[in-house]
Amino acid sequence: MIVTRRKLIGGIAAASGLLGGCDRLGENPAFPKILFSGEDAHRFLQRSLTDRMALAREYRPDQMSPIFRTNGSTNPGTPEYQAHVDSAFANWRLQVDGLVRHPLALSLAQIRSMPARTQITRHDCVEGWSAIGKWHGVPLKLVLDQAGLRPNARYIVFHCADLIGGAPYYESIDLVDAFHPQTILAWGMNDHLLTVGHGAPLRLRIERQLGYKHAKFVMRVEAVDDLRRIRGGKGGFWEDTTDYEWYAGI
Ligand SMILES: Nc1nc2c(c(=O)[nH]1)N[C@H]1C(S)=C(S)[C@@H](COP(=O)(O)O)O[C@H]1N2
Ligand SMILES: [Mo]
Repeated sequence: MIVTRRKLIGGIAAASGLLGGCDRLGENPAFPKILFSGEDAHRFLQRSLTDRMALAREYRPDQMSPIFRTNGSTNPGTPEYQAHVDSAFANWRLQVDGLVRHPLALSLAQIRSMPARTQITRHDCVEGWSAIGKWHGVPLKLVLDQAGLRPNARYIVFHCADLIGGAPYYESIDLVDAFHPQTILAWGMNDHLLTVGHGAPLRLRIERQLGYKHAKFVMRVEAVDDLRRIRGGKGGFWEDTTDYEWYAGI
């Protein structure tokens, strides 16, 4: 069975009542089959679709943590990255490529001029600490819509500037999370531009999943049809190197 992204997302949106204008897509008889067939069924079924589309809790400003620690890589430290820091990321470009109709190379100014979302959310690290912070960024959906996903795109991969043991950090998410309204490419935190420690110039916020999915220092966003051909094949740095789950729902 061939399932187009439009049908999939339309169905998801309809199931969650998010997109009134598209909800007839949800009546497509192929839609239920999408969820119960194919190699990725277990991934979609780990949570019901309605639950996957639900919003993460958002907090009030007075609930923000006075200290939000940094974790994992706190500075990529490569000559290339340092040159970007020295020039305030003036020559930095976000590459958006893979299974897209229009590959993009977006400057930070272009990204910051796109419609932004601000959200105060709780970050939960698998190591057992949490912090509530305010994030500012462009919804990933807007970037993907500009690039135009091809129908066979299934996952979004984030390639980062930092190396751990010589290998670049990377992470990936499915299209349910990619189009979730709280999934943003954040350029700001707590009313300031993102610091190097927290992932400057751009980091992912994916509020329904654990901390290690929130790729910092994002350099490239790649749309793919299959994660098995990327790096170690399990969809993320820790997934490839340890026993961390690819779907880290909270
Ligand atoms: N590129 C990159 N992104 C990363 C990491 C990393 O080491 N490199 N660590 C992850 C982990 S485990 C956590 S908990 C968060 C920490 O984000 P923070 O430094 O803003 O607190 O970043 C995540 N994203
Ligand atoms: Mo983490």
